[in-house]
Amino acid sequence: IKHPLENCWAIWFFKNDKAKDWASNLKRIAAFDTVEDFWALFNHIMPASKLAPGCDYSLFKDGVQPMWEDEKNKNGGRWLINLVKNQRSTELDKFWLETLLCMIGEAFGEYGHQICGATINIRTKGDKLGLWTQNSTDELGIVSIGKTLKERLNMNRSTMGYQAHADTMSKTGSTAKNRYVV
Ligand code: M7G
Repeated sequence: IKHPLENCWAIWFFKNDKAKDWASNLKRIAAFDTVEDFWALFNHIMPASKLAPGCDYSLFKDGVQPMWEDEKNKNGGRWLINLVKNQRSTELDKFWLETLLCMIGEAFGEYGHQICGATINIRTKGDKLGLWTQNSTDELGIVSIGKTLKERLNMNRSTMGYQAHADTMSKTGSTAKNRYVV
């Protein structure tokens, strides 16, 4: 018998085809709800660091689409980690795997229900890792989740900001303001 996870998770892939609109470039690849099936999938797909610039991976609770418009995301936001260029080869894959393990292993404890999923954006201008949560006003939960993530990624020297999707959405160009920082 396989080891069941608390939640069922789906992995999504985004490929930037400029001829199509954003949502049509987003594809759900597979879902799993056991430890063994997670590793089977993870070991089968290309590491995030090897994806072409413009691509994303997302892992979300099954039933939640990795987009601002989803019911579970529309009032939410994300902890955002901006990586510098050389971190793609040194840290990106480790950070992504650790984030996935935090989610599927329910490392956020009593605030786990706030977790929607996580996205990794491979970008020439700098890769980004976002951990998406449901309610951008739940300060206690968000800050607790942020501290856990920082600790698990061993990022204790740098700061990390949380942005509401509503702010990200309405912002053109530069980045949205931080609602919280850890
Ligand atoms: P990005 O891929 O999150 O970051 O957003 P990037 O600027 O580093 O590439 C790029 C663009 O993709 C946004 O300006 C939106 O046009 C579109 N986009 C991204 N997300 C996450 C969404 C989403 O959730 N919904 C919709 N409708 N568009 C999105």
